[in-house]
Amino acid sequence: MALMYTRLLVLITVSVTLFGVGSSNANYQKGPQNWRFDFNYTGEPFRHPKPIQSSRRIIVGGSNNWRFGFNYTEWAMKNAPFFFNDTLVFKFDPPNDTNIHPHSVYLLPNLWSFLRCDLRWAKRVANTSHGGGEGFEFVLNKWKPYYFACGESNGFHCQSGMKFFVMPTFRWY
Ligand SMILES: *[C@@H]1O[C@H](CO)[C@@H](O)[C@H](O)[C@H]1NC(C)=O
Ligand SMILES: *[C@@H]1O[C@H](CO)[C@@H](O)[C@H](O)[C@H]1NC(C)=O
Ligand SMILES: *[C@@H]1O[C@H](CO)[C@@H](O)[C@H](O)[C@H]1NC(C)=O
Ligand SMILES: *[C@@H]1O[C@H](CO)[C@@H](O)[C@H](O)[C@H]1NC(C)=O
Ligand SMILES: *[C@@H]1O[C@H](CO)[C@@H](O)[C@H](O)[C@H]1NC(C)=O
Ligand SMILES: [Cu+2]
Repeated sequence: MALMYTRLLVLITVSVTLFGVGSSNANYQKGPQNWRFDFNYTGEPFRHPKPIQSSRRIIVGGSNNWRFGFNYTEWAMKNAPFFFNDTLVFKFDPPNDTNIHPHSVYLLPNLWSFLRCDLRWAKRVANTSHGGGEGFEFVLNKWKPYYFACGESNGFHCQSGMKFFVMPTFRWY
């Protein structure tokens, strides 16, 4: 007797569940006009999958290039996300008689060094001459955070805004 009750209960539960799904489906399909209205069937999401986009070449700072007095942390936040194999291009003039405060590019080992602009364990990836011409190119080819900073004036440039970090991500398509 108890077993029969259990079976009946299960049966009812299953029916209710099926009915529930059925009715919610019905509701779902009640408003295809709305759905059609909201979604543009000729738009992006409904096209064939796009081929993998070729890696981008991104000028750090945009038209500001790599210079003193610009906040690169803000720039990086506005330009995120960055992807695997994106190339960052640092453009800065090599030193000469008039350009007496040139720049450089260092990689800091961790967030702590980054926050403090502590260059003690930093690795120089570009010296003051490497940013001329087409600029110094750095490819984001590892899945790790990259902490960039200018290493000039003993951390003063870094503290004044010449630093940013990026974490390259995978593309979804
Ligand atoms: C649908 O998307 C295409 C391409 O994105 C656009 O040219 C067209 O104007 C859109 N149509 C409507 C009705 O939004
Ligand atoms: C990045 O580039 C390397 C070398 O060109 C290639 O082997 C790798 O598949 C690329 N990775 C992605 C995620 O595009
Ligand atoms: C020195 O560098 C500045 C830019 O910082 C550039 O405008 C100028 O032409 C350079 N002078 C020489 C002699 O190369
Ligand atoms: C920068 O490095 C290059 C070699 O990659 C070297 O020839 C040049 O003298 C260096 N410049 C400075 C200012 O250290
Ligand atoms: C740069 O911008 C970030 C984010 O808005 C801010 O936290 C930071 O203090 C700014 N740096 C400087 C040197 O102004
Ligand atoms: Cu600098």
